[in-house]
Amino acid sequence: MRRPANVFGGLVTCANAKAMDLGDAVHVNSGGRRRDERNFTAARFRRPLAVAVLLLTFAGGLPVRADIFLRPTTYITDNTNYERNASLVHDGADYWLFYMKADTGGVRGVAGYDPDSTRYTVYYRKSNTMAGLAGAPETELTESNATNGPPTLNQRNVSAAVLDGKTYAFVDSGVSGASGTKKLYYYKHDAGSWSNYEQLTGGSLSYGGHVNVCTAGDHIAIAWNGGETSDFFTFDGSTNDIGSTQVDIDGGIMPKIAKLGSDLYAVNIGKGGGWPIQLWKSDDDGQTWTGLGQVSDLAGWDPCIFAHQGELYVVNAPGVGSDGQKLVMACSLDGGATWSASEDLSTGGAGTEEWWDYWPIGFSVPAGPEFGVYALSTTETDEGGSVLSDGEIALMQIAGAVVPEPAAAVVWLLGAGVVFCCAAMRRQKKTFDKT
Ligand SMILES: [Ca+2]
Ligand SMILES: [Ca+2]
Repeated sequence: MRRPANVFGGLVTCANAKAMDLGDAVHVNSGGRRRDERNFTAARFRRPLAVAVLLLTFAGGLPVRADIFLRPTTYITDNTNYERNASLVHDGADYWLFYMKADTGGVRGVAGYDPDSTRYTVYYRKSNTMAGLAGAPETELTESNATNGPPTLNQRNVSAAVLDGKTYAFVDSGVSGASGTKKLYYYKHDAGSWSNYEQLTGGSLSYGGHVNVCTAGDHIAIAWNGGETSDFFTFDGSTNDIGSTQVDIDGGIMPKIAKLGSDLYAVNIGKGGGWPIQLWKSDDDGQTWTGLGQVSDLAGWDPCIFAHQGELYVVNAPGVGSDGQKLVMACSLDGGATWSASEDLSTGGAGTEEWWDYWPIGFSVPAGPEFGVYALSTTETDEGGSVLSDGEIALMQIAGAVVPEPAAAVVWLLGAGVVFCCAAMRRQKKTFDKT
């Protein structure tokens, strides 16, 4: 079991136990995929190790970080169409889980099927709980289908945000391809119905892709891959010509954005050697950006960033093997100044079989019985599967990743807490064994 960086200590605490128990609220499959089993192995803590780590941590300071381990993955979709690029928002009452569904079925590389050049329609599911999303009925956003959607758009990415009680679903494409197909559109849900598509215009919105948005006070913050750069825009719903709000973050690609407190953070892929995942911070609503360097040792494709309880998380999807992608994650407790070592969230294959686990999106449930850190991704294997298949949307809960809670201090100060935690861990292991 790989241990995290010293900056976060290495103690598994009672707070982890709390997160795990609460995780039972998430719908859990029994497929027992290899990725889950492997992460369960990481959760098989032993009393001597816990005692040793406690003693080391006592000498080094208050424990605030534990290993990453996962609840079993929940498959939101299960069919032969290619689904990808999920986005999740909460409007104050309901979770809205958006994703793209290909208009035709296919497996990447089989019979010439290429999921990057297929037409997609926006679908979504609504539920007042995270656990209810997998079983919620699927709704086609009919304004986005082949009949009603933008006629020239290679629409394969959706990113949603809520503003003034309205839910916005922004759509665009990848960046490669004909310029006429690389623009930014949105659909707006207001008073129970969806608008037809509308186009955002100005600046680098004339050519690009990979949109990512988050609500930032009285507007929506937009990260945009404008051709070969990372650009920032703001949209407040009053005008679709937002070119005057453009700020260049830097020359990296595939930016994603998140808000933590009063600061905005962005990650992107640096074009220098090794494709490092770079972190950018703005304390003035995106008007200026400061580079904070590479996030841990993360590199490769599809970075995303999100915040939870004052913590920052970055997940990305580097290549693995000859043609796979896996999910890896790092976290920061100090606003991105320092980062944990990276931890694998998935395998990107099984045996000699390879697939893409990619386009991760993180999500925080900040309170309530489903409190915790979640990641959505596209995975090219079916539930319980072990072979390359069509794309599906997968949801995983990341339990016990960071523990800056009072319970940790109690454990640190009271040796008796060790006994309690070990007992809790054994209970969790039994829970795992039953799933
Ligand atoms: Ca399938
Ligand atoms: Ca599918």
